[in-house]
Amino acid sequence: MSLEKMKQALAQMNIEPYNLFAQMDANHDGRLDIDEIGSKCAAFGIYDAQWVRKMFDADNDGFVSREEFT
Ligand SMILES: [Ca+2]
Ligand SMILES: [Ca+2]
Repeated sequence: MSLEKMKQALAQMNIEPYNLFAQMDANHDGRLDIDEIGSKCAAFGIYDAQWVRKMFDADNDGFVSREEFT
């Protein structure tokens, strides 16, 4: 699945990336770590959290910021 397809799938489910980000950011530090990504991805049936993290993590710092996600 590509990033664009994932965004389309989210749009079809009526999920705003901004809202999804807020749900995923369990410790509210404004970025998603691998554990936060992993727990939410499992709910979507995606078990390769590192793959998802790499897909969104444009600056490759190991975290997905709100800017990178939306
Ligand atoms: Ca976080
Ligand atoms: Ca990043």
